[in-house]
Amino acid sequence: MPPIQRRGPIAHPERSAPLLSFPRILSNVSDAVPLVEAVTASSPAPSLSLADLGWSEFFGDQLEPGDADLIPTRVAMVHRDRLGGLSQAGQTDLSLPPQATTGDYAVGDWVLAEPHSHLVRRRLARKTVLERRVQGGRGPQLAAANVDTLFIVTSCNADFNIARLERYLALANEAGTTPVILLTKADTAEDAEAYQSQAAALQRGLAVVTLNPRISGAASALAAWCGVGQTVALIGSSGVGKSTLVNTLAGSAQQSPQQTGAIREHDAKGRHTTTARSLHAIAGGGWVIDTPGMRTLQVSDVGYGIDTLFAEITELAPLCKFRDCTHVHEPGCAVQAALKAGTLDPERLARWRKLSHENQHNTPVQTGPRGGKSPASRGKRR
Ligand SMILES: Nc1nc2c(ncn2[C@@H]2O[C@H](COP(=O)(O)OP(=O)(O)OP(=O)(O)O)[C@@H](O)[C@H]2O)c(=O)[nH]1
Ligand SMILES: [Mg+2]
Ligand SMILES: [Zn+2]
Repeated sequence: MPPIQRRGPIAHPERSAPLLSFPRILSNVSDAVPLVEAVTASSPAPSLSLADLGWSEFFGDQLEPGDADLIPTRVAMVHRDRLGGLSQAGQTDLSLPPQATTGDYAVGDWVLAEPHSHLVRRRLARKTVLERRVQGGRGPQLAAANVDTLFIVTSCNADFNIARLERYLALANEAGTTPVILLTKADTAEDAEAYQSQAAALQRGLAVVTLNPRISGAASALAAWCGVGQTVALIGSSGVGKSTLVNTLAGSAQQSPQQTGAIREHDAKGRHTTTARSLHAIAGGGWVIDTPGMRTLQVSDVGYGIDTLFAEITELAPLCKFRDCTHVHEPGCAVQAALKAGTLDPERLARWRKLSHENQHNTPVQTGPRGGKSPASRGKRR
């Protein structure tokens, strides 16, 4: 069993000046105009270093001598039929290699592109990837790549759902990103603190931030996870305020890069205003990825993520008498003993069981060299 990792917020004392001279808006460039022309026609020369864009040794180590002429470019927008990229030269429309589809790329990916044609020659291996299996899909759906911190956004209203938050946490843990829960719309709730404490109890060391995405204080509340070289992503249901937060993080010096939409009064559901994933510069440095609101999140391939999420159960399992204990009826079961002693929450155990079953059911079983079967291991696809 892998060790349980705990990561706190990352401090960035070296955060440099805001990069306000750079054009930040990719999403509202008309489809008819190539991105690079649309931007260079009216914008000052960009002043970004690769490090500003989130490049690090992890990617530099993947370069080969033959790559010298290629341009490291960050995927900033994934449409059904095209990719937008960001390099030191500014924004570009990337061309796909034969046989590739836009679904093979995630916002946040690093690719090496040819200088003039902007043809993608190679995608670099990912530090982290947020992906989910979708019914009938060709492969997993990629939500974002090379994300340091995942902001899981939920509102203090009917959207708040513990079992769903646990799914997001399992996904974030599995991807290798630090999860942080953001609680919005506290101004509309009677007892916002109750939401805060319920969320904080979901995982050890989990940071929970209550904020109003519509006011500038939200940016300072999240400063510990943002800053030069850092990439954060927002996920959550439609209408919880993800795009509103993107606009606030982008800062008042920019036009709001993302459209936002009111929710339905009677059930607090959003209207799926955002339809594509996109990368935006944060005024204080770093990048934020906005994603469309998710309707459901089925888990698969998140065994490690579940172990981390339910650490109190994971830690008891080795103390059970039988190694393959199901913690239901076996004698000498440490999990059942903890339940009786009142040190383990029965509802947590029930949710752990449900999520684990779903994960096992959805995780493809690979046939090993001697015909033995083993679940696909973590980190198999980067
Ligand atoms: N009262 C209140 N309204 C908020 C708050 N945060 C966001 N809103 C409003 O909630 C609505 C939905 O916000 P969006 O940012 O469009 O939500 P989204 O999560 O991007 O939604 P999708 O793009 O549909 O996934 C907007 O009308 C916001 O102004 C908050 O803290 N308090
Ligand atoms: Mg949105
Ligand atoms: Zn047991």
